[in-house]
Amino acid sequence: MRLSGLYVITEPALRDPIEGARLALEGGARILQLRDKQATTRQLVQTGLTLRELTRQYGAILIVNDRLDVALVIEADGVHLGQDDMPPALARKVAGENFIIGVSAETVEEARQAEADGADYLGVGPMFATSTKPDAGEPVRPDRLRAIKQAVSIPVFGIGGITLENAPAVLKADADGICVISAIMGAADPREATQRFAELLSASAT
Ligand code: TZP
Ligand code: MG
Repeated sequence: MRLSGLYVITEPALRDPIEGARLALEGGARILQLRDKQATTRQLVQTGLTLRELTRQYGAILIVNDRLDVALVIEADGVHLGQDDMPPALARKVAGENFIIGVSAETVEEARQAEADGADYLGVGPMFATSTKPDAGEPVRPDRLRAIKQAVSIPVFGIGGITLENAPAVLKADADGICVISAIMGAADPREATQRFAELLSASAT
């Protein structure tokens, strides 16, 4: 199955990950990432096990950010790796073929390398300014995503500062999907925000 559409990521500074995940799933999210940079390993495993149960109930895909070990232990569907995380080719050796490996890429070169290393999808960003990831570089804008799309054949998701207002520009650049944190986890009503993103994405897919 080719990954596409709305990809929702947790952020404990904005909302409890379990509550946020439940609301996003109720709103129609079918790809969910557990991202918690502060949690201990034990906490991450505990939250991950709960999210595994929840995502199974909704038939949703569960990805764990950064941590291949946690992803394997909680039987997540995959892991998302940054440029300083576990090399994707080594993660593949341990996790096997039937496991999703996503990689962050900012440049065409990183994107090509990630694809060669066996990545299943790419997260490209930041598309726009974001305060969710303090170490994110300058926005690469949807134009970079378009260039990366032309260079690789795996699915490409835009990430960073994506809102309901600017998501159409990312989709117009040929994104397979969009990753959203604050516009959902920081929304007054994350369920409704998810619904609105999901509608926007399904309208653009037709
Ligand atoms: N990687 C690149 S930008 C970003 C990550 C994890 C943060 C995205 O969060 P938001 O709130 O959707 O801008
Ligand atoms: Mg990482």
